[in-house]
Amino acid sequence: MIAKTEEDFNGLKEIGKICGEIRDELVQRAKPGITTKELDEIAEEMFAKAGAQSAPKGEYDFPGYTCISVNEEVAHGIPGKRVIQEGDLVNIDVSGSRNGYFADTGISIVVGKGDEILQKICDVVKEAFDAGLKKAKPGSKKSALGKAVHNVAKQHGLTVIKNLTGHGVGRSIHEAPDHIFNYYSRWDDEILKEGMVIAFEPFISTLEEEVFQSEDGWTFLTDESFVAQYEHTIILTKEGPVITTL
Ligand code: M1C
Ligand code: CO
Ligand code: CO
Repeated sequence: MIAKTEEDFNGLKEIGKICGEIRDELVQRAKPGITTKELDEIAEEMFAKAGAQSAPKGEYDFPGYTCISVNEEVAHGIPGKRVIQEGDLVNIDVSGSRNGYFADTGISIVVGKGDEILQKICDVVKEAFDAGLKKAKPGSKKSALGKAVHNVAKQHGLTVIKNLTGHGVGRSIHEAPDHIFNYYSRWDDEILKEGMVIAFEPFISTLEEEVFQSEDGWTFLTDESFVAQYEHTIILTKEGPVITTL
């Protein structure tokens, strides 16, 4: 969407804050021994208390309130019986709506003490996000974000996932602009506009550049790589980006 009115900004900030708080709570509670379903139940309760709806459930009939992806699961992981272990790479992605406004945020974390490479990709994906954020302004090319993300990855001897992208958000969970790539595409000549609302979500990978879909119809998987994501909802303004999901 293009946010124009104060009502738009307030509505977006309100659901952004709710999703950010749920994300932070699940990060705190993601400790060895808890199942991904138990984490999801915390989110269910927090959405209800806030008078908000889960976007995956409400918009896609996803079998969970949040997407929780562990290790080989990269995105859209279904909360279930899987028990979180010390050293796991866990991605928590929280998206929801309230009063017709949407927000989307996610983070990858290492539970307790894990392999060094896991913390590295979690750190690099934040660096990539920050590099892209500098390009997130009205008048810039949308492709500048992906270019910045890919450059940061390469600087660290890493790469990006090319078949997962960021997207527009605001009045629905996924809307125009359809794709914010994690690499530079010369065909992408779209110019970012004042008030545009985007979910910017770089994915950094140790090796592979594509994920594949699991037989469950939801989960995106990787075989031989480790992948980290970091996502916020951002309103682009000439005064600078407004991150609704901090
Ligand atoms: C690149 C994996 C796709 N919040 C989720 C997302 C995932 N993006 O947009 O960040 C969508 C959740 C709906 C199932
Ligand atoms: Co998300
Ligand atoms: Co998203």
